[in-house]
Amino acid sequence: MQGNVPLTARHYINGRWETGVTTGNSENPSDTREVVATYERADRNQTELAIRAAAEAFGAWSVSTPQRRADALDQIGSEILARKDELGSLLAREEGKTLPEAVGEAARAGNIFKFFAGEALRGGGESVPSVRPGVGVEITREPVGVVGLIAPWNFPLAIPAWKIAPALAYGNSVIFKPAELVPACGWALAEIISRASLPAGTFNLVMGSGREVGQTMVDSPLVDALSFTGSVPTGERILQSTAARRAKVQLEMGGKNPLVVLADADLDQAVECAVNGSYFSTGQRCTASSRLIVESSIHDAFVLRLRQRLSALKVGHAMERGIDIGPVVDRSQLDQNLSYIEIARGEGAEHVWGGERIERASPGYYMNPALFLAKPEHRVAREEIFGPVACVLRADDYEHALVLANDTPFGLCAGICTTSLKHATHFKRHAQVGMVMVNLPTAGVDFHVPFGGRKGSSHGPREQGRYAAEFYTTVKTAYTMA
Ligand code: TXE
Repeated sequence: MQGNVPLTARHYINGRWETGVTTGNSENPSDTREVVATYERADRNQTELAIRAAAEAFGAWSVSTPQRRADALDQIGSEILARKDELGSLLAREEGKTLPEAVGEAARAGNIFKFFAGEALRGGGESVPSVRPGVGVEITREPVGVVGLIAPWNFPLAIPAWKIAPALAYGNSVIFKPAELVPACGWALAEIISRASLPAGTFNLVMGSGREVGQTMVDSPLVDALSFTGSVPTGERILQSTAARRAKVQLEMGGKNPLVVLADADLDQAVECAVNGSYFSTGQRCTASSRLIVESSIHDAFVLRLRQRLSALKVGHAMERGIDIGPVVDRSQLDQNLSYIEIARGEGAEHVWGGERIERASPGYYMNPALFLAKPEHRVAREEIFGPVACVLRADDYEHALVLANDTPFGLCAGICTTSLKHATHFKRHAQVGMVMVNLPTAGVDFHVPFGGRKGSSHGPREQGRYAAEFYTTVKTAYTMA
């Protein structure tokens, strides 16, 4: 897969393409000989320029007509959908998910822009009778202002899309910072947005380090709201900084999602849910199911089938046909995954399958998907690894499985495989999470409904769907004496 010319990714600030202070490269994790992009890196000053541009653009964009915003978002969505194969190929090369997964993500990004094109038009408010005679009350939503959007590397098109699209739809101006590992995907999205006739400064792309570019956005008094997806430590730091200056903040962080498998489940379906949810996208999804909680009477049969399935999975170059699992995103994530394999063994978790680094025709960050039988107190069962590593926990019965499922500081997503309506209904109500799946993998969500969690996974209003308005707008109540 060598031979692709590296793309040159520049910042987009105040309607112009700008060079940065230094440059960096992004590499293909399936073939580290390939540079995917050379990208500009901003410093504090350049980031502040972008923030000021967004602040100046906000006034006009905030009162632009819904039709104008809808047209722009629709155009962006249409172009992403028309170019989903090309964008998916860029994504697969830069992040390492398999080509079908990457094309699916590109299509999802396009659909998100289309959805929010509609939302721009659906706006609306409420008119309510006052408790006082002759007074009318109107409740409306207004944009928040300048929003800073900080994205991770694992969904480099879809996550930026589900932040940028609602931000623009509701009339905010934007500074978008992609993760350092995936600047080409961020740039490709910005390039499409740059041709949607938005007024200069309404949308800005700034690339560079989290500590410099990200932190400048977090600390700037001109940034009214901050939406972040990434790791727990970074999210917590952002929460403290934004709380200190009372900025609006939305955080999506880790998960340690359970998939409960009851004795009455369709075993084949449950194994497929586990394989998909735990290992696809190389396990690099915050909704991945890394704890498989299996009822005792089918425990051994489930583990045997899952082991057979894992032994048949193909790990390889993300662009190769027939591959199930691409490489790990980079060396440090691979090292982290491998260190958890050692931790699991050291703590006495029983090794069932995989977990070793493997070689392929091209030099890349490949590892075999790993499975352990663990105890609830093992670190492999408690901490987010963010790789193709899962463990099975044994449960006595449904009640015990539910306790184990909720025994985590996280609360993003939970799944259950069962044919019992009673248990499925109870689980939907009592799983302490933001999203529940019945007979489906924990990962893989729709683009038009709320996304987010509870406990240590999330903070602030939900993302996606019309619930995104909670974060990207502020409510105004107006009283009028006739
Ligand atoms: O995350 P970071 P990284 C987890 C996963 C992974 C680990 C590290 O376990 O191994 O996090 O990944 C920006 N102020 N997840 O290093 O550092 C940064 O530039 C402002 C889970 O990528 O949190 C990037 O754009 N911004 C997660 C974004 O924050 C800062 C998805 C995320 O980077 C900043 C990704 C700062 N001080 C990783 N420091 C999930 N659950 O979906 C960094 N950033």
